[in-house]
Amino acid sequence: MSVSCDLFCRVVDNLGDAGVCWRLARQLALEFGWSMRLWIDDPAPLDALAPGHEALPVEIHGWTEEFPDVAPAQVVVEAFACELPPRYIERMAALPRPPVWINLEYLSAEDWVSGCHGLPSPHPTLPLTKHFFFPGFAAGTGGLIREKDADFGQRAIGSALSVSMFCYDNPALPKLLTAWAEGGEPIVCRVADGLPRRQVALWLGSAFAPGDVARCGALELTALPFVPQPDYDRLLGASDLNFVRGEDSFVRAQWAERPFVWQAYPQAEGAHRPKIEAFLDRYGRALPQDRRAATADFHRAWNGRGDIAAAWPSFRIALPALAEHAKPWADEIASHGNIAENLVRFCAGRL
Ligand code: TRH
Repeated sequence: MSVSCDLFCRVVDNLGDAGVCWRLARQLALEFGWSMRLWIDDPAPLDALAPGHEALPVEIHGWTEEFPDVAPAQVVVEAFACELPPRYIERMAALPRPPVWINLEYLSAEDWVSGCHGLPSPHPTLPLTKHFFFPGFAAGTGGLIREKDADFGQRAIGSALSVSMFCYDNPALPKLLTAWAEGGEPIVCRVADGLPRRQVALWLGSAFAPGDVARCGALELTALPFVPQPDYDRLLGASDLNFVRGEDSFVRAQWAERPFVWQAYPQAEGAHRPKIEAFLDRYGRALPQDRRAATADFHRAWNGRGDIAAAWPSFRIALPALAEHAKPWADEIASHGNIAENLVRFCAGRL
């Protein structure tokens, strides 16, 4: 008998919430045969992230204010503390055998994550227990999303350094573009649609629509259209260096086994800073000291602390070491299992 699962997602902003939930729903359906319903308050991003999703065995439902009176599934995943509809919770509590209730948390490399992964949180009034499920980079966490059919393609060998650019509005971006344009090395930068493309247009002072190519000194810029997730994976795999952000593109860049620079999702009062430091600490452990320092300096500058143009030359020198480090690092983080398989195992004993 296939396990039934309701996965709930609220799109707070951007694409990561929908991107992560879609990947997980798809993988649980395709690789584990789970019978998936994805309840999402804004299904529109799915059409861009996963065109043709209708053909896959995941039922997608709009999560509207008036939630339908449906029977709960055996496993209920609440993504990123999105708070389930009250009526649905009541129905969960009324079942003779309540569902396995999971709160899928945000990704962090911080040490406390493995201690909190899997912890139960009893409902204050109803006979229900929610479990915290923490993605992570370390043993004892829920791991990272990684599908069997993920395909990052081949590195495209060219004479220039090829870079992909996906970031939030970032005051360091214009400074880095200027440093690249004035630098001695040819750089081809493919700019993702949305915030990065708009920021590059401002730096150029001219229109920069998908498909446009602009040249400025040593720098060539191409504006990309928004591409589906599998194409974005291949873009990462084809590049020498990927600038990524948030949660999902950050993880994909690591699976692509290429050097990358991460812009963390900016949080109030710098709450994202410990996350950056925790990640740099873990990721940099096996690197030679000077390369580790160059990587950390560049990440800090990209995340608002330091001079990006001054940090670039040493980071550029570190790229071959980071390229070598990429595969052992990907192997290490894969060794803790992926979220879907860890979730299936976690639920198996509780169903
Ligand atoms: O869009 P994001 O900034 O999402 C963020 C994070 O998830 C963050 O943790 C969360 O708090 C916030 O949302 C609400 O960045 P992220 O996580 O990298 O998600 C981007 C998704 O878009 C990812 O699935 C890759 C996909 N993508 C494409 O499919 N095609 C593209 O062309 C591009 C640029 C991205």
